[in-house]
Amino acid sequence: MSKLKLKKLFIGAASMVFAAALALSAAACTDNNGNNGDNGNTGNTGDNEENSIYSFHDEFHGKAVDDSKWDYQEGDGTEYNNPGWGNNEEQYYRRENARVENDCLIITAQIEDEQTQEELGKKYTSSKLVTKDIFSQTYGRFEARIRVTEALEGIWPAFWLMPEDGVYGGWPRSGEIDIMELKGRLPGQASSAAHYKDGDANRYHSANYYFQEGTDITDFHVYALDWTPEYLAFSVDGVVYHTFEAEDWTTTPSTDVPPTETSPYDQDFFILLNFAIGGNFDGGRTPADEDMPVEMWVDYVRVYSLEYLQEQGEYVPGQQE
Ligand SMILES: [Ca+2]
Repeated sequence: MSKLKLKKLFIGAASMVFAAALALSAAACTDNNGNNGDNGNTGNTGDNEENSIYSFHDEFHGKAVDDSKWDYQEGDGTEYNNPGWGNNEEQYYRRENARVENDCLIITAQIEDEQTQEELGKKYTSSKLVTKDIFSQTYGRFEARIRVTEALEGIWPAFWLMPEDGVYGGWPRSGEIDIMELKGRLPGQASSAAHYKDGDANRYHSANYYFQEGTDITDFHVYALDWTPEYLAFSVDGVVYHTFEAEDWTTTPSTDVPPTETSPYDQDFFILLNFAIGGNFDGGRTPADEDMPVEMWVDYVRVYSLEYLQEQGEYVPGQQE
């Protein structure tokens, strides 16, 4: 079911080194309340890949982005036949805008000097990381702990999934699953969506999550998807706020691949993390120049298989979320 191409990198003594690194750095990646979100349950960090409870994860313990886990999509989308990344976005993605620090992946969205703006054809630079051709999976739980440093108007951080092979045809026939999208203008909410094709129509199923008073997108929150053959269940901090049932989705392939009862969400999808500026998601708004730069912090990305969820009793076939 899962297509794990990730190299088994960490063995034996290596996990001890990582455990030591964790002890030194765990305090760094905290929110404003000093809560690292682990709730004291740090028994198995999964760093020993031989015994990992994860099918994929990155805790960002190191000093650089792990190239064995992440690739980049660079540019303004033109190289992918998708100028403005399909949404009139105003950033140019470069790998140098991503770094690992404070036990987090940090993506910086910033304004470039005039010469760079001219060279790149864009005012802003940022970064987009993907696991395409490295890791993809069908079903399971995908979760990430994320914050932004400031809720600036026009910022658009995203944690989402796209089909590895697109067997049912081009977007959105093979689906797209947005686990988390944030609008800086609306710091008290987050949203999720699943895109698909129904006949000639591009459709999506989406919902908003509203944070409790006293917290917002500048604090760390865990954004997750539980994906099974029966439903997509989106949650924030463990609270499911958006469920999409298989009987309500469909797809209309442009290929010879026959759809099933659960297509298009019955194929391997890969992970994307990116920090966009402007674009159609929030009406072309952009941040005030004097407020830039702004950062997206990702404490971890963790993926569990459906089999693992079933073993844990967190997925029971035939029993809806
Ligand atoms: Ca971390």
